[in-house]
Amino acid sequence: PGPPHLGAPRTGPASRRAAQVLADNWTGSSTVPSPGLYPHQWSWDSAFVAIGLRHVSPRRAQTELETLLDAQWGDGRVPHIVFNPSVPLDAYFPSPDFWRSSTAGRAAGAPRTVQTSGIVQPPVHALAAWLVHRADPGLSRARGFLGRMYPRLAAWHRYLLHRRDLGGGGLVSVVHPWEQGMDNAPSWDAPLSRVTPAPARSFRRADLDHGAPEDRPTDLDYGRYVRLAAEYRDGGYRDGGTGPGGGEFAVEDPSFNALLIASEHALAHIAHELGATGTARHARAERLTAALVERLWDPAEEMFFCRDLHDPHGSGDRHGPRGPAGALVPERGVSGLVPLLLPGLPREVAAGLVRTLRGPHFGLGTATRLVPSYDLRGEAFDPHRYWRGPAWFNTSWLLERGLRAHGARADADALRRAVVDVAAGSDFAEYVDPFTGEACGATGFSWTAALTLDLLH
Ligand code: 9YW
Repeated sequence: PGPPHLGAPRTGPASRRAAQVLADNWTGSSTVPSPGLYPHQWSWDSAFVAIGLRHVSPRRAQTELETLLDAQWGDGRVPHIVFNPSVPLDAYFPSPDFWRSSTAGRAAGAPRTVQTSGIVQPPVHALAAWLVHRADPGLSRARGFLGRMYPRLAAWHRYLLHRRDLGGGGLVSVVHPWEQGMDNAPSWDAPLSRVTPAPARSFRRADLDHGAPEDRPTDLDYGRYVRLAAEYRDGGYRDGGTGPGGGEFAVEDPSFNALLIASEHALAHIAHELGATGTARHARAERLTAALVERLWDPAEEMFFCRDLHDPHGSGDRHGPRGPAGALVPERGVSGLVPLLLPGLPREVAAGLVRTLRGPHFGLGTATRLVPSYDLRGEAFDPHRYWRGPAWFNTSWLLERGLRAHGARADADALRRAVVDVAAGSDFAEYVDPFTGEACGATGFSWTAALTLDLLH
């Protein structure tokens, strides 16, 4: 039987439909986020999918992560998209002929046989691998799952910590909004405003074949996404240099870094399972947590903010060897709450985050059903436009874990119930209106189905 406080048991219709969505979106070696809109393998989607899939088929969950990590680059980066060669080029933009990974990414060790993008996504993978292992340790050990995953995950974290500490203060920077996963969040508006958009006629947006334009990023956003990605590509996907790809855009994001920390703790558990102590990894995760609080926490606002390393109004003091300290971006996004996931957060920080979640900007338990992606009172708030207000299921899943980890059990239970109800009621929508739960974007969305399954178990 499912958890007693839930109306929907783990063998009920919601759970059956969720498993069906994952079966429909399975290609044989991985799961697409949405067959029409996103017909390839996405990196953090696959991590969330594996977390749900482990309850249906631990074997498929392992395969999901193995397929993704088979496309890892020689420098350790895990690409944000692994392309399916049998899908027509015009089904998704930017397609493999834009990224040209196997040629432009050669110096960075891009694989020769599979086409990928050249940017990354949040590192949820070690956390996913550990949770997948725990779902069926016997199968995992028999297949040597963790033994094969560990060196790859370690190389992935090494890439982020060594090549992407662009601010020199110990945290990882993203060099493109797609890397952080919340494409058009208002936190990117200021840093993106300094990027000259690629001409609108130089590319064709395939996403508009599947989604309402008013629910999606704008053409101006896309022009800037394309420019940034093309420059990174033209610089050979090199990190931290100057010139093309040298980084007009570099932001330290709270959610990205919190997920790295959670995954570093998971990697410590994996190391321990494989016979090492894992102590050094736990210690590193604690140091990263301290850096996160030092660089991104605002005690007056009681939440975390993005740090824009190239903000011309930033303090300009040189924090590290490679860059200015930049300035915090004064936009309240759900990203700034995700660090609640970390059990090692200072007590007053965790308590502040819970207050902010319940307060007027996010309205949990009062104004909203699920956690909105952006400040209800923010100037840019729009309940239907992608990451500028709608509620997404991955962030609510992360915050449910965070609330539970910090003892806010009643809030966690209520959020869990809301996720399951709204997911099932929207046919596993990509994102929803945070007030009404009305479906936006695609339905039958993989991570929505997977994370609902996880909460039902
Ligand atoms: C894109 C696949 C991805 C997600 C991102 C989400 C969106 C647009 O879809 O990105 O074209 O990559 O913002 O988080 O991984 O579901």
